[in-house]
Amino acid sequence: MAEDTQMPSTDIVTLTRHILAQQIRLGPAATGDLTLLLNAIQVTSKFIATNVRKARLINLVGLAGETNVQGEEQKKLDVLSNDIMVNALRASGKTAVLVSEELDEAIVIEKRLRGKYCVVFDPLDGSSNIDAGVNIGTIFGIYKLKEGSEGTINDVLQPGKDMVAAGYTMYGSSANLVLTTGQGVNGYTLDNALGEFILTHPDIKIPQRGKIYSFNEGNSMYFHEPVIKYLESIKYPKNGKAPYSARYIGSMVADVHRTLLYGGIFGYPNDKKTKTGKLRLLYEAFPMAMLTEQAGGVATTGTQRILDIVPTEIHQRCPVFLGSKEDVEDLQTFYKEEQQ
Ligand code: AHM
Ligand code: MG
Repeated sequence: MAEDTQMPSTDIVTLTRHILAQQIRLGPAATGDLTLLLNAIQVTSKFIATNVRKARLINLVGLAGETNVQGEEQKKLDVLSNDIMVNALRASGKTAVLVSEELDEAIVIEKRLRGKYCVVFDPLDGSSNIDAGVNIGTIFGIYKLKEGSEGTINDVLQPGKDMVAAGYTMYGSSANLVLTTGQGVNGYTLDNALGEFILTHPDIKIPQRGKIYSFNEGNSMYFHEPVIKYLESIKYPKNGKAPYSARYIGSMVADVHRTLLYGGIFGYPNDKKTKTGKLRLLYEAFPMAMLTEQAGGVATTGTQRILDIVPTEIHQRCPVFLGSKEDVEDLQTFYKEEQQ
């Protein structure tokens, strides 16, 4: 029977069902708090997805007239998405500390509503692409409060390997939520009619090697030697191999999403101009690095595993290379050569 004449499935796995099943597997020790927190996050993603879709029509695209902590102009949708997330996370009663790309300071939740998790997030990454209708996304990472802590900035200045969950929602031709709770990576697609994220990409594994590289090569004149040599090696390969294809959207959720599914390498290096790199450690690099490792890939600064970095500031930046194990290892050999 042709596929499109088959009956629709009567056993759909929603995101809520899937995380509840994970909680049940953990047994009575699991309190259900993380389940409820993830539920709050998925609701914010649906809300932001709706606003992204109608942005053009209700004049939400454009500048909000404020400058954020990195000195960039905020778009109206950034501000709105940030407010949506802060309100929902606070109201969930499951959070203690919130860090947002859009807010200079961390928010410590008042005692009445305080829970045991900390959420770091970029409410709407890639916002410079909004006007052009390019894929954008929400990125988040979740920590547990340190033993005995009531919630301070130190609870989020923890290495990425201590995150208990991380993910992103990409607002593209469909809204896709990709999540890890430390047991692999799953992808869900928003069914607009049902208003539910449905499990469509179970157990995502990055291919060991890919054919695509994703760098902003417009920065080539600033790149350091290892990056220049690596890019040369994949564009002019020896032994009759085919060169890699270039794909760069300039919206990391979209570039990383493609890398997770198809393999290859995504890179945003530090360079002679951007000395520390551009991407933010806590709410961009860490969540993407956790997802990458959980999918069987590698995430590095070139010389150090990203998840091992101990942050000292909430908005600090770091170089990022992530993707297929073999591709990232190839890049690392150029950094090792330089150190010798
Ligand atoms: P943003 O947080 O201000 O939206 O910037 C982050 C974005 C990433 O999504 C993307 O990987 C990178 O900036 C693109 O930078 P560039 O335009 O320099 O290539
Ligand atoms: Mg960002």
